[in-house]
Amino acid sequence: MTSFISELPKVELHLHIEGTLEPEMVFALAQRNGITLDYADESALRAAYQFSDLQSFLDLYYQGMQVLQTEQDFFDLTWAYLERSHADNVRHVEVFFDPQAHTERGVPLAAVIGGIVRALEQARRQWSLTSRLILSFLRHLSQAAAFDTLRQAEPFRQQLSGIGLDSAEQGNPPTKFAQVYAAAQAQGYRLVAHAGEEGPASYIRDALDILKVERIDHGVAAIDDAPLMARLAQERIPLTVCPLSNLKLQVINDMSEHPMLALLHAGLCVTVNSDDPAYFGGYMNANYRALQQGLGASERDLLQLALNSVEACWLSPEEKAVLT
Ligand code: ES4
Ligand code: ZN
Repeated sequence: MTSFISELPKVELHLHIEGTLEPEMVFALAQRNGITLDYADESALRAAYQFSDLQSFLDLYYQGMQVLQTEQDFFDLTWAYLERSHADNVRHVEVFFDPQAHTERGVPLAAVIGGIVRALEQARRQWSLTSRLILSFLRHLSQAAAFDTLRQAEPFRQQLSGIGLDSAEQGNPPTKFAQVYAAAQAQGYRLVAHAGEEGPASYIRDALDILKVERIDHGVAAIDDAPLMARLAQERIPLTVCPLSNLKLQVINDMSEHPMLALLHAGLCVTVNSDDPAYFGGYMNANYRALQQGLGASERDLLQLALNSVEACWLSPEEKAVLT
């Protein structure tokens, strides 16, 4: 690890807390909760982490998170992620969670949010590591199900900064969720959505124009659409890009093909993030290092990427000033 990367103060804007579930914790929580797993041991589970596309990952992701059942499980999961982030000199995190993946299994929303928030507050007290929490809808489910989830979240409104949209992108376009995004905006939620990960550049445009999002998660498909790239640069719309995720899910074939630097040098507000680090081979510093070693990013590039994350995050101007 180069000291430049490890010493750089970093902000993470695209992180699924369920995607930080390491095989060791899958087995520990399965034992604690009396669950029998399909894998003999941790190394057998880890060996299954070979993905051909987004769906092949999602199948394991939804399977793995079934060991999460109690408030304490969600605390332990989140705390382990925050310890790793603190070790990587991450100063602020904006965390997604997938409520429908838990409520569908009968886990109360209060246990999910309560455990996550308890860990986030402890990290702020202990390390001044600040955070925001983002409720993400599963796009393979219906808009009616998203509306139901938005209603169930009403008692927790003060703990939630924004809403997002994730899971299987192709065939589940932004337009499917137009009304629920408008309803969330009316309730004061900030809006983001995954777009242009496996889906086309037109999904990025629709997320902006129809869902009215302020940030795009992934967005790498913008590289295929020069007028869209010009707009994203002009409006400084942040893209929360995830290099190791794109490699593991075969969005790119090799890190040398990653569009990050082309987007950065075209003036877009691109940022570095870890997405589902337990599944994709690394946390924040590993993602920065992959850009340096696999794509040839300079220290100047990496510094600009880190500054972009501060610009794109939801801290106040005063809090941002402390980070720069
Ligand atoms: C995800 Cl990499 C990715 N893409 C879409 N949805 C997701 N949920 C968790 N990780
Ligand atoms: Zn994601």
